[in-house]
Amino acid sequence: MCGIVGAIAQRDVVPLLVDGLKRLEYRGYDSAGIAVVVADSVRRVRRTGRVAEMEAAALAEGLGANLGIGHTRWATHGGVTESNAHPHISDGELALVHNGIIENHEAQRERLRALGYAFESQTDTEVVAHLIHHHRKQGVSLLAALQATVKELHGAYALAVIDKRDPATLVTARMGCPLLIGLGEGENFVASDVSAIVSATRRVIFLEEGDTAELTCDGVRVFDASDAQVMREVHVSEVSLASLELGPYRHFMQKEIHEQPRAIADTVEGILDAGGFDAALFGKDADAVLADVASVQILACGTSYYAGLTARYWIEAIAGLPCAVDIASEYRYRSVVGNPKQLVVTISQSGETLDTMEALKYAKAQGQDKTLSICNVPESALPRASKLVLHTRAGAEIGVASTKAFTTQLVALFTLAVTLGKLRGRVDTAQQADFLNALRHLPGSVQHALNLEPQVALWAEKFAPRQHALFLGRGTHYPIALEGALKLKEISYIHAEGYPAGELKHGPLALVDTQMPVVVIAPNDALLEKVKSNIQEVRARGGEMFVFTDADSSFSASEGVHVIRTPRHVGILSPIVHAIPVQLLAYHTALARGTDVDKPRNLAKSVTVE
Ligand code: HGA
Repeated sequence: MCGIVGAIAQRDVVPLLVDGLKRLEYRGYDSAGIAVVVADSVRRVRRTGRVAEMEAAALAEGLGANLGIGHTRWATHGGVTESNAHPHISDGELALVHNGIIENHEAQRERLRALGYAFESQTDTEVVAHLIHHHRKQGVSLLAALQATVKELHGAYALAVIDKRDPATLVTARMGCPLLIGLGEGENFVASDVSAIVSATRRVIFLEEGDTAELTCDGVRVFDASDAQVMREVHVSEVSLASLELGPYRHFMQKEIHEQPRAIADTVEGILDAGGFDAALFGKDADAVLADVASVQILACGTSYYAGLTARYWIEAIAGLPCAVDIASEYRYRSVVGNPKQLVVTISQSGETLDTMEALKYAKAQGQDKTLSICNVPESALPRASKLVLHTRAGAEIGVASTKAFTTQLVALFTLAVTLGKLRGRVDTAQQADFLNALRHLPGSVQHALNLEPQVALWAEKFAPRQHALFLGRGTHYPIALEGALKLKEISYIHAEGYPAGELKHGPLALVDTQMPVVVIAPNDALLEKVKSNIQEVRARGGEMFVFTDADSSFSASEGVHVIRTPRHVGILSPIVHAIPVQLLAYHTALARGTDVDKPRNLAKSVTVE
């Protein structure tokens, strides 16, 4: 979603801002802009569409300065227009960029109108610019004006502000949206995501909820919610530049699909380094937190939710614990009955998904303090708000449609299930060794599944002209069917639904005709014979079947039934292997339809608004 980058330096910051915004493009956006302070004035360039168009306009205007802010906007309040694009300017004096939503913007707008302010946009953001300007008029510094303003805001924000009357200062604030400060040599930066500034510095400070900060070329001062100056830890970011580059691939999604053996191996290595299924893997307090867990509640959105649905089977079977899985945005508005012995597990690639973050806050408010986050971005909001954490080591995921984050989340959740089972005396040493062995062999099996790409690409040609598709699976492969349908929807815009294969006859079978391709995930497990019966139900209605089955299954192709054989059945980790061909199917179908694979319409990578 929206992205922020800002810089104060002794060199021209415009190339830095443009480069930063390009690195934020993956988050999804609809317009972009920058504002700079130069020669006692604020200058701004904004464009709807791509950053490249805004860059060309900035070049044409010869924009250059030592102080500036930039933004990629994913509209929430007000349409996708140039006048709604950020930065917003108040009275030609100060410029501001904002991520998030100001909930009391209507009341503030009325107040500011009464004070004589005129509005140029329909955004909630513009009120913040005018409020800061209004406070500045009382003769206070830019920082003090920002600190007074944020106390009048309800909602979520990351803000960066510059003012022509103070060309040596950049100020910033955060509440509910991520924001970090990058520390350079004689220059400093602000960004919503470390990827925006990693080419300039790796030394970063993650701002905490309610923090404000003042950046000059020579230093940074951070203040907490009560405006007291505080010291925040300096971290060295490990994000690799290579993970932000496309390399030889056509799309980030393709690159990330192919990175899965490495991403899984790295995640497994972290588990092996910690000595296997040891509670310490989840943090130093893990023994105490996990000791008396009576049930598990998983909270997540989208693909992460499907990882949670898969994990439920493992947690129930291996740990013998009741497990509920909820969509985060639904959970937080239910009258949940809190259970202090319940382990609350949140899952998010970015660690900043607002719905999941709010669901976690709600779970805690119900007296549930046993919290664990599974996340791909260290130091992000969810791990920091949780007692325990297991980081997936997928590396930066740029494609909007999640792939390697999903399979590494599954590895982490499987590890959690086994660790809980071990703590509860249900998994003996021999079983632990078997499970570790299965994890060690997983990257190889995933690579075999990737080798099916040419066959899957041929199927994609048949899918490209279709309007609808069904995905079926049973047991742990039912969530993989859901994930396959979601991937196809997200990037090819084909309407797709995932169903438990046994549910077909209770309704969706009515949809089946010769125009409805039906994908079946049919591994060689205990449910194979049941799935075969479900396939017959579809075939009898003229449906064309596309079946992914294991190399050692007895399943064979026939009239109207196409078969691709994945590697030999890998047992309990089979859903991870079967995630690969459905990702490839979505990718190649999108390619055949010519859609924008990495930036699908209307979608954003890190969903930081409600
Ligand atoms: N509410 C602001 C910013 C939106 C945002 O943060 N999106 O991710 C707007 O609509 O401009």
